[in-house]
Amino acid sequence: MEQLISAFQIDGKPVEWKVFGHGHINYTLKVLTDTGAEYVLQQINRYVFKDPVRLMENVVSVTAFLRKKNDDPRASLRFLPTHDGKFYHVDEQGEYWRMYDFVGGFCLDLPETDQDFYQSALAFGRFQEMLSDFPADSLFETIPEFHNTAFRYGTFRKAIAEDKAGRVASVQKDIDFILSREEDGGSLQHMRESGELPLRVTHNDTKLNNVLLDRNTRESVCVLDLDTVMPGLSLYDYGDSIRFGAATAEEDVLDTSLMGLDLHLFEIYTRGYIEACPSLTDREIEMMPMGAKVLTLELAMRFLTDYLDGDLYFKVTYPEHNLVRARAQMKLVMDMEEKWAEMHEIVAKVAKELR
Ligand code: GN1
Ligand code: MG
Repeated sequence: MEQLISAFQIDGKPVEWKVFGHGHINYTLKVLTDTGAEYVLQQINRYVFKDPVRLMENVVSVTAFLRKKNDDPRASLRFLPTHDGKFYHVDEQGEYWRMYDFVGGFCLDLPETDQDFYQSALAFGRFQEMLSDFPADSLFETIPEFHNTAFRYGTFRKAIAEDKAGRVASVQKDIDFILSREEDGGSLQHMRESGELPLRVTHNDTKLNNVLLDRNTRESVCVLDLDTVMPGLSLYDYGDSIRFGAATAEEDVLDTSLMGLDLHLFEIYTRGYIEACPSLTDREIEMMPMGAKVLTLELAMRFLTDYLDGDLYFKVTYPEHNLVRARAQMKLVMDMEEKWAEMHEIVAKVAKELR
């Protein structure tokens, strides 16, 4: 580990490294050196990201672009080069590692105050606004069809047919739930293809815990986890934030009766996002409730797909973890369906006030 860390141009000698954060994909460590310098070291998950070299090109060019717009050193991640000038290091097992400055602050899995959530809306809204003139064609698609929910239905059907882990029979009701909502699931993709919703450069993984907050002011410092920055729809970002942060329980709550949509938090995020992103079109705003529903449904389907495949994609801490996650997301979808009219009223009210 020491040798691996020292492949990067760090300040001092590594003295401590420990597992860090709550990400489901990459393996993340925090590193301390004898000069007191702190870094984040990450192994890129190669099952998920097939081309780590091009992924790093994306991430480095996006952070350089953001730095030109805001020169506060904490406002965008700074990746460290290795001694041979690359932004990744390949170890003896062929695993890819990268390192960036640890800038302090904290991340939340659920908002503790309204202000926390509002700050995350501003952070993701501004992120998208800042990237509006980023050359989208220069971005490599790190995960093709990432939020193409229509396409993901195909992958889901394949997992059901293959039944790799022998789990299909035990989750038939859950499968039916997902299949019965295929029309809504494909709606954003169809609107993307028809041009009804504009293509933008989006973050695509806008969980609250991908925003770093300042310890003292609790204002957002920067947006983390840039591996999925790709061309996409604003509704992916908005919807995924609602799914994760405006929920009444954590993503993997076992007791689904605790899971639902918090309309108050829904309103707060909607307000922050519309405020930070003045270029949103009327159609994008009108479709916000659908964005929230589709992204929640998509995650339910992705978790269930992975459960059927035998847990290959998401890190799990117990055998039923992906099923528990899927059921929590399904419960959230159901609750959104019940609150559908109110969600629309809130979006219309906020848009009227702010635009
Ligand atoms: C993964 O890496 P992390 O934990 O921020 C996943 C997201 C899911 C999320 C669910 C590349 O995000 O798409 O929404 O888990 N990232 C990837 O918690 O698949
Ligand atoms: Mg993350």
